[in-house]
Amino acid sequence: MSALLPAALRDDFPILSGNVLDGHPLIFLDNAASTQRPRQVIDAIRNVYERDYANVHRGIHTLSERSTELYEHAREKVRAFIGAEHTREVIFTSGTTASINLVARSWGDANLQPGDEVLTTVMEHHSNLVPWQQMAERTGAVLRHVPITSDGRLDMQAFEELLTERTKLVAVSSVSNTLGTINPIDEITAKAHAAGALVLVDAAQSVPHMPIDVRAPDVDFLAFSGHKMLGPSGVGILYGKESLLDAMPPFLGGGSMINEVRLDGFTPAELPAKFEAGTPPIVPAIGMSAAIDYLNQIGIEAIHRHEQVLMQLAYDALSQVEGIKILGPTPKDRAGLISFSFDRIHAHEFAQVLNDQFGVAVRAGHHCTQPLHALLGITASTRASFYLYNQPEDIDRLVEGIAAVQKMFAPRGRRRKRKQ
Ligand code: C6P
Repeated sequence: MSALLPAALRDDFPILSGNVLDGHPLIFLDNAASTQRPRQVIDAIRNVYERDYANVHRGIHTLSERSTELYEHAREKVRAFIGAEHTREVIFTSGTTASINLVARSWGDANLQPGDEVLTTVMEHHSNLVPWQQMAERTGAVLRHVPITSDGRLDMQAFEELLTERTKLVAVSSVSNTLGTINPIDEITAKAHAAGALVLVDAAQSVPHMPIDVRAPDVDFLAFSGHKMLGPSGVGILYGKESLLDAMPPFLGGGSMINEVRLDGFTPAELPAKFEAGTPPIVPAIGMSAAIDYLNQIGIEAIHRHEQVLMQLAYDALSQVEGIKILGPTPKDRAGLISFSFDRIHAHEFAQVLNDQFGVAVRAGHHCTQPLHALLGITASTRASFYLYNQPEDIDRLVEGIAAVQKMFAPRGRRRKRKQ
């Protein structure tokens, strides 16, 4: 229990402290979808709008200079947080989805030909599948998928077999948003590089929760979102190695991404502006910077340890529940989320009762991993995902709620029997 963060952290989050929904204090266990924001982030956003806001890189007036400084300071904050070498390697996008699409469109269209292969996995979020399917349609390259083992880990033997001289890119998530599996990015990167392939990591579910250093294991591209790490929605990051980004053509065209425009053409701007066409997510980026300050203050290692305690508690408690099927691996290789299903009770019914009768917010559905759910032989699951402001009492409430839903949906005979 000593690895737990103080419960008082919750007081920093206005939406969590004292929020009562339909008569129940809110227990927020939907953090893998989006987290909540501490007062420090909300204040930072309000301060920009009240004191400093103007468009960036456009004016010589004081407010534009101030906004530009704050925006570029946010880029430096992100650079340091992920261990990148240069701020030129940090591109502000609207989120993980936009970051992966940028690589698929820009790097993919410029580098892939019929016969080339992109290797992804069956556990990917749709954001790391569909852009590659679209890329395959455009270029004639082939998309291959690493399967999973029966306990929800990547099948590394199959990975090695699928990795060939035709593989140009391995696109893989560091943590599965459905199984919770922590994938061995070090090993994947080393093997992919040895085979001559680049590596793109969908880090939407890892950057907010565990330490990251893009230079060890030396990934080529990394994508993540601000709203999953206490920051605002509408901002995300694409990290790319400078040499790769330099060689890639711009994706979106418009203001900011140019050096010079003539009627018959343009020359692109230097990095990172080359990939930031139009007015960027100015205030979301500044809010993300405040979120990074908050995470740094607590310490990302401490956050990871805290979530591991919660996940272990939840895993142990849920394992005792009759009829439950927990998706994914044992706690050893698992991040702070647990998805589960029952044969007779639909995930939506679970989530509805948990919300209405216990104030517990969880996600139910396919979590944007339809192919994975199909492989597991289910259409939906219920997912509880933890963050730094959750405490063991939240898990007690979840387990209590699950027992109540089970009772509610128990066959008539069994319900009568229990009452006797
Ligand atoms: N997963 C979830 O409930 P965006 O929406 O662009 O910020 O992130 C997309 C994304 C990409 N990869 C992974 C592994 C993700 O988990 C997500 C977002 C949310 O699981 C919303 S579907």
